[in-house]
Amino acid sequence: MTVGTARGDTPDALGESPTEFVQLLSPDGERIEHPGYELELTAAELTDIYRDLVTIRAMDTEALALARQGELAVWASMHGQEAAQIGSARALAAGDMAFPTYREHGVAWSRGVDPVSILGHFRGAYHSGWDPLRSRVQAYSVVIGSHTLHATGYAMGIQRDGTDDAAIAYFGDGATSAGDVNEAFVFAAAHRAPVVFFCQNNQWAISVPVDRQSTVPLHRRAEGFGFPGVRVDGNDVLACLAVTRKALADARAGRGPTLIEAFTYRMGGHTTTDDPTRYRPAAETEEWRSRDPIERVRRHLTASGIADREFVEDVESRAEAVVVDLRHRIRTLPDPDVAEIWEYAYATGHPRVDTERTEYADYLESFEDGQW
Ligand SMILES: Cc1ncc(C[n+]2csc(CCOP(=O)(O)OP(=O)(O)O)c2C)c(N)n1
Ligand SMILES: [Mg+2]
Repeated sequence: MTVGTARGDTPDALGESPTEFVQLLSPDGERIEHPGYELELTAAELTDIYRDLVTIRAMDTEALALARQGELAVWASMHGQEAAQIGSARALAAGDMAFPTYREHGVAWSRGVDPVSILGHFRGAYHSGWDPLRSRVQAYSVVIGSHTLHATGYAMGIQRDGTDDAAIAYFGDGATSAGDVNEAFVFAAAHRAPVVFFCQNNQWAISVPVDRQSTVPLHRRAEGFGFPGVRVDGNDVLACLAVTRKALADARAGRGPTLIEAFTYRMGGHTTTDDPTRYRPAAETEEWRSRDPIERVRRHLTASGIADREFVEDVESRAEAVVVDLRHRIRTLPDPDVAEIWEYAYATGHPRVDTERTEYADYLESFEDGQW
């Protein structure tokens, strides 16, 4: 199978063929066996995965439209990265904790976070949006790489508690250049912390191509820190599931961290404030469209007789129902109480926070009509 040459990841640029990755499902929907990553899924599990992929794509498309219509302040689309997120999140056990960036809507969905909470964050209606302890997915982090340190610290805490849980940190190709990420690697390796580093190499950090981040393929960086790195076809949901499952098993068994590089592509702009046509060729995006992560699962399900046209249409209409409901609930979401800003910084209050809250309330009251 030919994967082609993604800009910034040609063998010349990064010294490795982009075809060298773990793949269990080809773009044609053909099942491939891999001795290191055996995966047996029931028909129900496969159709569930497909349902998640289609639903999250529909939600992402809707969020993009809502942002364009001014209902959201901004949106960071995950189009193209559905398999990386749904596959890896499905590998998590109930007690595991995920540390996302701002693009992990598929992970949040998989963990049962209400999509209104996700979109509400981008509407500016929530400061965070969900309870991380209940959903086992932390608040989105926009500060690139910072949460990899939190994930590592959390994993070291798991070690000390002696539980069987693990942590997973999601980040992008650009984040691998951040100091925080490299520091997290050092600590995780030295302490053999039960953490998985899941890098979605979507080829771009806003307008910066991946060959400005590294002279070697990203997964090979792990070697220098003393733990394994693996590249997986990030558009193959089955491979992402199997590779993450193994990394989590290693983490639980005390074998320390793994760096997973999910080789994928950001089909849209960085966010709705970005215009990718200014810096990347349309042909590149079109080339990746042929490796669509959802299409290949549909082909596999249909070819293996697990799904028929009726099933596919049913999944699509159910996804549409989710989106219609989401659209309604987002547009009618009440504005937040401004005073809430000070509510969740400390568990038991703080004099300085109290002063700030009072000062701000006085400021708001200084407006004649109560509007500002
Ligand atoms: C510490 C820090 N530096 C810079 C930024 C500005 N910034 C926001 S997104 C981004 C690029 C991130 O690219 P990547 O890690 O590849 O993630 P992607 O957006 O592609 O998912 C940058 C530099 C930031 N948010 N935080
Ligand atoms: Mg990126």
